[in-house]
Amino acid sequence: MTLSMTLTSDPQRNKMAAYGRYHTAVVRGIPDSVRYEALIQAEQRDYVDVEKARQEKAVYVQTLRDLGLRIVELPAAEEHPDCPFVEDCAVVCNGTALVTRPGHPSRRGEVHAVKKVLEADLGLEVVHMVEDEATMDGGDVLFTGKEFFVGLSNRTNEAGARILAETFPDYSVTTIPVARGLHLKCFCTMAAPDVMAVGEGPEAQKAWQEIRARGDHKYAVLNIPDDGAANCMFVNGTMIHCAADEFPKSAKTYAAAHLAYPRVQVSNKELAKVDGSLTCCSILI
Ligand code: CIR
Repeated sequence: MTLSMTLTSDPQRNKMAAYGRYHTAVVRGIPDSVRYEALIQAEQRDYVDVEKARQEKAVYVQTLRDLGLRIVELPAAEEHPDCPFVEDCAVVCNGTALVTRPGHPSRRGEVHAVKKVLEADLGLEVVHMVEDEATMDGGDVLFTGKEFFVGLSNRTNEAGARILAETFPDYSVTTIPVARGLHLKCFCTMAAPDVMAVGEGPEAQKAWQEIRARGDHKYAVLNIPDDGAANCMFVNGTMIHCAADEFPKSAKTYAAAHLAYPRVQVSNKELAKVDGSLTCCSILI
């Protein structure tokens, strides 16, 4: 577990940045069932050490708290082994939450507790994706602050993207094919305002070319050697990215980019064994 901070902040620039301002994070506990029953892409399971996963998660949550976020933690649900990956259950933007219909049937039951907390406890306007054909995992939804990109993957389809566009009519929605890998954000996320972190693998680079060609706005790119490490977060002026013990080359790339923001490294080795990434463990509001 690594938690380190590099002070390269430029307060002036941080003040100007409107993207990535949040006050609350919804997270969920890790059930024991994650070890044997969580969905995996790999053919062979690398078993999660649940205690270590909980320790890494505690650092992640504390990092968000240190960045000024109130943490709302839902209890783990043993019957939902993938429940820590709350990002997939809702897309929140400007006070509205679209509660998704996750692409894998085993995950659909997760959304009820998430919906309840967003609506009843946090007072968001909730739209629930109930249409039978529509599917969406929040991991496929990349919001840049200016527009949405939606990965069309095994988990998210056109009908889901259409409902997202109807729910957030102020922003354009561009679909991006994701033929390999779980979600769009497995290899492409916002590292900072107007800066995308993109993996150097072929699927990630293909997605980036599509984003560049078909998006409404222009973004700088930060090419990250490991696709998995291109999943990072930008929260209240700080970048949260992979730890050097997990992705040494990629951690160096983030450091060498000299983006004018403080950076925090957070390890995510255990949940990565079941395809969990940094973004997927919280819903930021
Ligand atoms: C799944 O396959 O659904 C989970 N094991 C991992 C979900 C990760 N979600 C995300 O990155 N947004």
